[in-house]
Amino acid sequence: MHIFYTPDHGRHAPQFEFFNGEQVPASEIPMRLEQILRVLRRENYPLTPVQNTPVSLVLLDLLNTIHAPEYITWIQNIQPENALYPSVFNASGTVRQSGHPSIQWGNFCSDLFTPLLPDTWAAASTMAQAVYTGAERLRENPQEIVVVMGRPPGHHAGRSQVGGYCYLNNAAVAAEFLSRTGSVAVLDVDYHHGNGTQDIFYDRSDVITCSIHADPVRKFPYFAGFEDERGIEAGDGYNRNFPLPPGVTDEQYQPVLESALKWIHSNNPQYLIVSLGVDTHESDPIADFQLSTAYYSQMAQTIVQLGIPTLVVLEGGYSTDVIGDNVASFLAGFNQR
Ligand code: SP5
Ligand code: ZN
Repeated sequence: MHIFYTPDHGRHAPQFEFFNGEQVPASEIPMRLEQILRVLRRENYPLTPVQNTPVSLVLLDLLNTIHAPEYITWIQNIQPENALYPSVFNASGTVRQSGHPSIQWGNFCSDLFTPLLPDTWAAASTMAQAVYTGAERLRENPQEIVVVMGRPPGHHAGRSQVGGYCYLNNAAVAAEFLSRTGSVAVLDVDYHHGNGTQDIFYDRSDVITCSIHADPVRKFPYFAGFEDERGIEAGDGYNRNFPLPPGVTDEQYQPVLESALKWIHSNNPQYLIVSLGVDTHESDPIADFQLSTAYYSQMAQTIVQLGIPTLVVLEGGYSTDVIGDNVASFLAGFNQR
């Protein structure tokens, strides 16, 4: 196993989000990763830092492929002085170049949970760089489980729509990169539907996408994640969603995971990317599944049985008391150090 992490993640530290008109404390905070790293160090996992550097040309090319280039150019250059929240949302879908930054933000932003801070680009691009580095490592060492522990997360970031605490779709960076070598499957086990990843690959068959999550009829991201979303054009048949009711237990989750993996296996991908959110845990403050800490080992053991070279990328998980134990339990399931 090889674990990369992003020591500069704390530069992105949102204070607030807005929910139903109320200002509430931010959930996607530096303490999440600090707790994970604390537990992994305690358990003597070797950790490789990926430092913040100017974004590499390869990464920029990958980002401009999976995201709208006008979005990447905008977020890379905006340099806000304070937390930037949108005041209006451009629901028409047109992108104009003029306007105040908070108006421009409304072209790309889809909610009030995902502010742009002065160092958001630094942190988000470093996480994307770490995931790209992890994907390269996996391509050279396919027998090794490669893990990227960093933030901010990415799976809600779509082609030109960011939200849900996500700015750059980290898992999609890896999927795009690895798809140039062989076909890729993305398995998203975060509590929330991986709408961004689904969006980016919805018309492609070389990257198949599969998400197990809370039913969007009652939980974020609300507008995607339904069972009947199967892909379009060349991607028709290459997306699967498994929406679940509240209160899902270990015993109820396991057969759904097995169905998802059976579908992935039937497509015979050369690489597997796991979008790992541990907000499915029973103690998560913003979610309502009932998975136990011990179950994450079983989840990983089930995934590893596929025998596909695997990259694990951190997404959500908001119970800072147990997030480290949950991630450590998952990694222990791979029986690699
Ligand atoms: C990566 C990831 O897990 N993103 C999740 C984004 C979900 N955002 C939903 C925010 C819910 C509002 N939190 C305040 C709770 C008030 N009851
Ligand atoms: Zn989540």
